Formats: sequence, C-alpha cells, structure tokens
Amino acid sequence: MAKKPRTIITCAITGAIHTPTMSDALPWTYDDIAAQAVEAAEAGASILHLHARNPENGAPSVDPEDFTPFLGRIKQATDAVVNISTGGSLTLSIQDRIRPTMLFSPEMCSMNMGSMNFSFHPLAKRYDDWKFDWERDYVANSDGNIFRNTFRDIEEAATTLAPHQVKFEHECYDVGHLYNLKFCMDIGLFKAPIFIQFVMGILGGIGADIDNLVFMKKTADKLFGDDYRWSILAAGAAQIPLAVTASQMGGNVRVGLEDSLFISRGVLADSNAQQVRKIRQLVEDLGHEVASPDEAREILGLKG
Ligand code: KMH
Ligand code: ZN
Repeated sequence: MAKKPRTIITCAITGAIHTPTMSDALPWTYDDIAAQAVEAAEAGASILHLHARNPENGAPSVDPEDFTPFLGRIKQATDAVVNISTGGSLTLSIQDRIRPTMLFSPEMCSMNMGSMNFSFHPLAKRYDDWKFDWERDYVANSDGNIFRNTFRDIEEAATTLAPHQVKFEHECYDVGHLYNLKFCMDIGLFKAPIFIQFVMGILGGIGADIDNLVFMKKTADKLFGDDYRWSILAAGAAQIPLAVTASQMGGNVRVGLEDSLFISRGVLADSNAQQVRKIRQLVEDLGHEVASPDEAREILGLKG
C-alpha cells in the first residue's frame, strides 16, 4: 500500500508576543513551558519551537539560564526536535538573540529573513473577537516595534552558528523575504535544502489568506525549485484554517500559543496540545499522516 504523505507539526509553545495577561493558558514559568511542550509532543508535534521567559514576570528572556530548566525536562521526556528561537524579542541585538542557540546547539533554530514593523493590532481582523485593552496588550508589546534583521545581522547569525550545523527555520513574513533568502543563498550563507516557514498574518508582513499562500508558494517554487521544504505559520484566527490548506498543498504546519491564543473563533485554547490535537485530527482526516520526530529529522535532513 502506498505510504500516506507526511505532515510535520511544529508547536511554538510561548513566544514573545503574547503577554500572560491575555490568556491563563500561555505558559511562562519553567514548569509550565516544560509541561506544555511535553504534552504538545505527546499530542503529535515533532518539532518544538521554544522561547524562554523571565520566571518572575513572564517577560521574554534570552538568558540561557531561563532555557536550561525546561530544555532538560523536554529532552528527558520526549524525542521531539528542539528548535530554539533566535528572534528573541523586538528590543534585543542579534548577538543576544543567538546566544541560547550557540550555547545549547539544538537541532534547529529560527532565522528571521528581514527587518519589518512587527505587531498585532487591535483592529486586525484576527482579534475581532478578543476584548482588547490598548494599554495592556498593544502598547506593552508594540512600542518601538521595529524587528531588526538586516543583511548584516543575518550574516552574523549564519556565520556564528555555522559550526553548530543547526537547521534553520527561515521565517519569511512576506514575499520579499523569500528574495532575501535567495540572495543569502547566492552569497553562500545558507545551503540547500532549506526549510522555509511562511509567516502570515503578522501586521507588518503579508496577510493570512489563501491567495497570498499560493503566491508565497509559487514564488518559493520559482526561486528554490526542489531545494526547499516549507511550513506555514498563520497568526491568530487564520492559524488552523490556513494550516489545513497548506498541508493539502504539500506543506507542513506550525501551531502553538506563540502564534495564536485561540482554538476556534473567539474561544481561547486551553493549551498548546489542544491546538496540536486539533490540527492533527484535521490533517489525518484529510488523508495525511503526522511525521514522527525521526521522520521529521529525515525529511529535513537534521544533524540528529
Ligand atoms: N512568532 C512568530 C510570528 C522567532 O522566534 O524567531 C515569529 C517567530 C520569530 O517565531
Ligand atoms: Zn518564535
């Protein structure tokens, strides 16, 4: 019998955008990040995209000491692929942002492919159903919201991390970022095959709809041919619907409370694992199988 197509589920556990005031489910203590990551892996996530937070107040942290407690527990309890963020948060330098990856040398890390305004916005469609408090939720997150990833920053991250043989999750928030990635490959910073995360629905980047997804995919096909694998991360309410579409187009999917706090329109998710279970069910109902961590390692060519 023919093997069913495999879909890799990444779960992004906590991120740096959402604040603990926005949902009780958002994990920010060491224990909660570890517990939710393990539960997400058990539910079918083969890759865990991880940020750390200050355990006193939940603020984003790139202090390696804030990674150690949960990384150890995750590695002990699962064989999921660990993917450490190099996005950190908007105010940090690239040197600070790559430090945890340098120290822990995970199988994967993110690599953001361009500078941009970066925000979620109370008027953005995906927050229609969310009672938004401007002072609490928007100003706190988005004041001074330039997400800096110059070519020099990308070069510094790529060359510093090269000895670690970490596989990059190239986060492309708009079509232009695909061209940035192509340029970086042409000058030898990244080697094929690459793994691209189409990031859709962040205010400052491309909107989250099917036309834009098709455009991103066609552009990537044109630029990279067979030399790439891809996944989609759609922020907010588009998360699950566009993930389903992407899986049917041959892509992989990323869910998690980093990118959306919701499980359905207007209903907060109660955990990361709940989102993983939902997308897994949908993907399987539509004829795909979810990749195990070792299958994900093989598909993406990880160092293992
Ligand atoms: N939360 C995503 C939209 C990173 O960690 O490098 C962006 C992200 C960046 O995941
Ligand atoms: Zn992230």
